[in-house]
Amino acid sequence: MNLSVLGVPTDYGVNRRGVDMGPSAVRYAGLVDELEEIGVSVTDRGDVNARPSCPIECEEPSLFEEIRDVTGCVADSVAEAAHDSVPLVVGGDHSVSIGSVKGSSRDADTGVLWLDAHGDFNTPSTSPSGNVHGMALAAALGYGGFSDEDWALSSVEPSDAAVVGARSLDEGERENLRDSEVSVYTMSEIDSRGVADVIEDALAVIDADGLHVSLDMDWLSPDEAPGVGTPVRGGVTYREAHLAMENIAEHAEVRSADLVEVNPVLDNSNRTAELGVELVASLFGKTVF
Ligand SMILES: [Mn+2]
Repeated sequence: MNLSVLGVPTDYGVNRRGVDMGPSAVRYAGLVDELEEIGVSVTDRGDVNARPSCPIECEEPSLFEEIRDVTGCVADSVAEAAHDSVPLVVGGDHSVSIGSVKGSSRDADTGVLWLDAHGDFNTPSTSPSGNVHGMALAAALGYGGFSDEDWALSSVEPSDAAVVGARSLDEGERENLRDSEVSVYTMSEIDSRGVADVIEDALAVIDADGLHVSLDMDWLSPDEAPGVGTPVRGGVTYREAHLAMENIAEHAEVRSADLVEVNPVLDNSNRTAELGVELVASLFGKTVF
């Protein structure tokens, strides 16, 4: 298997700086070596060109124009890389995934599995913060004004998208999700039914040839993954996360993936990046035995 790493060092979609250093932290945590050890052939294509990040004192929430430009580049890079490899987009804040979903679905029938503490289904009119990382899935599916020609549409059907592990949804976002055909599996469902069952259900509702897996590190409990911008208590555990990745690897045709929201400034000795690397390895076939 060939895998292409694409770093996207942006923090345009959030109001806490530092997540633009995510790609460096993940590379430093041994991403390429870890994958090559399990027989994956890796090409690190470097970083997708991003303009300088917002100044430290910047209080403005999201920079829509910059995000539109960067995600356009990400979409092109992902679509190109997908011709002969599996693209792995390393963020950056979750808004980068607007580009990876679009790129991954450009020439193929793609579904989306969104592993996240949040729904990322706000629109500019429902978002309490104005941060685009909380609108990324809605934007990727063309909701809330993200469907005009400047943003371009992804070809993913909302019914082929599932959010798994949600435990923090804003009021308007909840309505947006209810009005959409996106499937939502909350953390409570994982608690009561087990992560394997929930992943199995999510994969079953996604009726597409290939799967894009978008892993936001805030999907995990902050005890495991402290280096994220918007931590929420009570996420999946270390073991649940690995089991989920192994199940996805076994039962889905993973066409592309994201590893996002690693913020080394908020991290504890790079452990969130290291865990992200471990989970990516599980997603691409690493097993205990
Ligand atoms: Mn997210």
